[in-house]
Amino acid sequence: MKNLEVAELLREMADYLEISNEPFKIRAYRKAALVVEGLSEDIEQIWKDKKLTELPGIGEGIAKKIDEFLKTGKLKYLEDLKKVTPVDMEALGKIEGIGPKTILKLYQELKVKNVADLEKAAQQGKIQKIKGLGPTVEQNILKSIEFSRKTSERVPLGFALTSAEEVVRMLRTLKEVERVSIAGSTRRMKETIGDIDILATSKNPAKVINFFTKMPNVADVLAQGPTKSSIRLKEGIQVDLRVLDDRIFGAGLLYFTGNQQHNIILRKISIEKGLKLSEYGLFNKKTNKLVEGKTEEGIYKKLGMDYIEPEMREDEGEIELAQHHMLPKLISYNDLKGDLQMHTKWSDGSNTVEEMALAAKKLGHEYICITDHTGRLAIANALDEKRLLEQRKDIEKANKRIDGITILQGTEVNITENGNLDMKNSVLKHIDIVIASIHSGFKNSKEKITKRMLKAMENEHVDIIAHPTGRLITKRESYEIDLYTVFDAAKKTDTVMEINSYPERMDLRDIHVKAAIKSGVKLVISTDAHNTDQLHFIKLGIGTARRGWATRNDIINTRSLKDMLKTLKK
Ligand code: DGT
Ligand code: CA
Ligand code: CA
Ligand code: ZN
Repeated sequence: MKNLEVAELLREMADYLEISNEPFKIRAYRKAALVVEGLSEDIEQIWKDKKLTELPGIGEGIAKKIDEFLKTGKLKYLEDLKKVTPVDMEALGKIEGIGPKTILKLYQELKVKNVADLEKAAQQGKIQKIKGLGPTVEQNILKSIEFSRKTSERVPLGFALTSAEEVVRMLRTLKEVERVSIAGSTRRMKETIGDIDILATSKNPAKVINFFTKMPNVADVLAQGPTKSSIRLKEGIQVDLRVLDDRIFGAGLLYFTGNQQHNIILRKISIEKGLKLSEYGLFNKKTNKLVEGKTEEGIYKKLGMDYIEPEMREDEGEIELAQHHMLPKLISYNDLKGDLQMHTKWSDGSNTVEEMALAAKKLGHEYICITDHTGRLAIANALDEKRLLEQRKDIEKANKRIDGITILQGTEVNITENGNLDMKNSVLKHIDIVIASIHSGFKNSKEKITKRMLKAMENEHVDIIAHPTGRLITKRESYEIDLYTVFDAAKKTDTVMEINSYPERMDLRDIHVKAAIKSGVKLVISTDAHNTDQLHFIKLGIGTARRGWATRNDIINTRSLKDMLKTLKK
């Protein structure tokens, strides 16, 4: 699939347009990039079917650019822009705190073309001398380079999962493939992925390997043997495939799912029982006879323990609980009845209320909450009091027209620098669900940010705190916040904490989920979708909840609409 490549291209276009000052077009390109990135379908297929302009946010102009790129592998307009300003916009753009405007300035004044130039200039103290930048910016640039160096090797789960599912789909088309599954950290739903691991079974491994290395989305073949191979996909990520005999599928899956530490302990336990565990099965140590291999469940059972879900296999006490039959019953992937954060055309989303509702209904939801930005958040086209009333009518209309799903009106309000909300209580009072979140002042001290959050939670109208730590996986670390104090306050004020499923956010993250549950805090899993194609990312939030050992009971949107509303503040 070329979805990520096309999204990247559109984003690059937006960045270059920003230098040339075309604000309207910039937003269009960024929106289009988001849409393409979140597609579950193959962009090339949509293009072949001539349906590009049917995608939300993709008009004739952008469709033409995508068409040129898919036809020729290039974009003349972008190439020309690049000639005028020859900088590595993509890499520099990933450094938090410098946008295209600053990149242009740094190129014009210091001839900074890439991250290495940038780091050198910052180290030599040249950046702080540029008008409008200063020493704080310089420090932040150095910190951010360090951070992106640490994380750039890993890919957010959301993107890896889309690629992994695509490879699995292709392998399934081959009749020689008996069973196939995602393994490794992707199956464990870890928030970032080093490489994708896939396990298949077949009586003809050579054929499967050969097919795998020749898939159309393969960029390089890194290794190829009779039963295993590693490739790099065009979108950049590495995929390892192992092909085994179907009789030992369970053993192979257990081994390649990991994590490694979990496997090591299982092997130790096997030895204590006179057995031997490897990727080829569970064997009797004396006779070397296969005791079990077909299913993971069977192997865990023979080792005297309950089945452990992949998301829990991190050596964090799960093995002992499984031995004592005390594992929590995790929330499952079909337990959610609704999605409580999403944006529409009313603010910075690309679809209408009705389109979002129909798409959510298709996913099986019984209710959704439209939470467009309100207040003064200028970049997000936030709603004021008057437009909120108009939106209410739009939602009522959609509720009348569509059966089988209830649409609530919510809002995402910004928590200001002094902990106030940027919308009046007299307005919030009439909103079904109020979500508050921090979108500014990320560099405040820990005390200040924590205080802002506490004050917002004390507001009687605030039901949910969205993306509580503010991190962006590959871009920016969380602002500093005392989450334990926040969780205590959440419990006291009856405020729900969000597990945001947006691929770049995944916030709260797994360890926070665990801590929140320990503090007795209620949680909600939402997508923060900005178009219909992002609604399916809800599974990322569920995976995160499972990694945090959450049960159905911990998550408010597993309940029916009536019961869910009852859990909110009065
Ligand atoms: P990643 O790719 O860094 O996100 O993390 P994983 O967990 O997918 O790690 P990876 O791809 O190196 O290996 C996949 C699984 O295979 C790993 O979770 C456990 C198993 N495995 C790989 N190498 C070893 C090893 O040397 N010893 C053991 N016991 N297991 C291994
Ligand atoms: Ca892996
Ligand atoms: Ca691997
Ligand atoms: Zn937000």
